[in-house]
Amino acid sequence: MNVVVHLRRGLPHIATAAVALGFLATIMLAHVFSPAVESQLIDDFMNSLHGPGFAVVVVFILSVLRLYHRSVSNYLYAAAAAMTIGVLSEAVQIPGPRDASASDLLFDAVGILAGLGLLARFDKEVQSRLSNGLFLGLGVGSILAVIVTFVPTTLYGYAAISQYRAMPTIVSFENTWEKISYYESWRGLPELIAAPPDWPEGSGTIARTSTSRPYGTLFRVEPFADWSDYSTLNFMAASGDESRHEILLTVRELPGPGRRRGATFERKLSVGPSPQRFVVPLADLQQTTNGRPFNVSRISSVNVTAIDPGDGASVLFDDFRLE
Ligand SMILES: [Ca+2]
Repeated sequence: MNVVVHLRRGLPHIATAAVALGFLATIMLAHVFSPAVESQLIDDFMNSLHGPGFAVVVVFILSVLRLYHRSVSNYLYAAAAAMTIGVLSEAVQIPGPRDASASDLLFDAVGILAGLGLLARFDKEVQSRLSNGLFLGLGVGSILAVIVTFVPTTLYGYAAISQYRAMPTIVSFENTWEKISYYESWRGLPELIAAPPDWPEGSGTIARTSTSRPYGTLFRVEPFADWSDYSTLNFMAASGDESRHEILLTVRELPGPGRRRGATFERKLSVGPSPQRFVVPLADLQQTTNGRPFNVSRISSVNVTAIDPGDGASVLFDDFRLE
């Protein structure tokens, strides 16, 4: 055969195989040399990419298979090949900095289902082989898989961008996106109430928190990680139940490579019935409880606990911001 014709026929296959191998190599490399965590939300966003990533991988594998042979069994081969990549990419993480996890594999599988299901739904050959009921089920199943696959990525992406854009405000209890970050950091929402009249004008909505456990969490947020352009952390707080409460503000640093915990800063504060703005100079964060230098461009979390709440302490918070 003429060399040019031969090359022209072979080129799409070679190109497709090269792109597929490149994609596989990228997944493996991203797993082994995972970039340093920028913030909890960005980390969650990166983890949520498993589903969409594998939806793309499986669609790609299927289109490679179709170049050679159009058959319904390609769906099974493509699913098996993509799942093998998923298992391999988890296996290479075992010695690496990230954790290999079964939930990642589950999201890979749902992503694969989403990608293949949607393609099968619009495949005439699949339709001719399935009963109407099964074909309808395939459509519903694929739509559910697409939702489970793409909604977390969309929400985390939206919240991470909003969190960055809201800086220097960390939390004001005014925005919908903040709810996504509360759920992430605390698995629940504080009670949101209208600011009482003695709060500064423009306070809008504030949070009423409570605990009855010594050192029980009143409030926790995982903010945008880079505070290096600012000099103070400040927020409004007041007792929510007329009595004075001793609270402990804890600011943690993201753990460095190979560490379970980063530097930790703690400060005791006393909250009375009238609303007060508490100001903590970021230079003070260097007074860590575990003797490590505090890197203010790698903030992990801000926690407030009630030191000795007695029968129960209620504290109101608003407007955590940097200045
Ligand atoms: Ca507010």
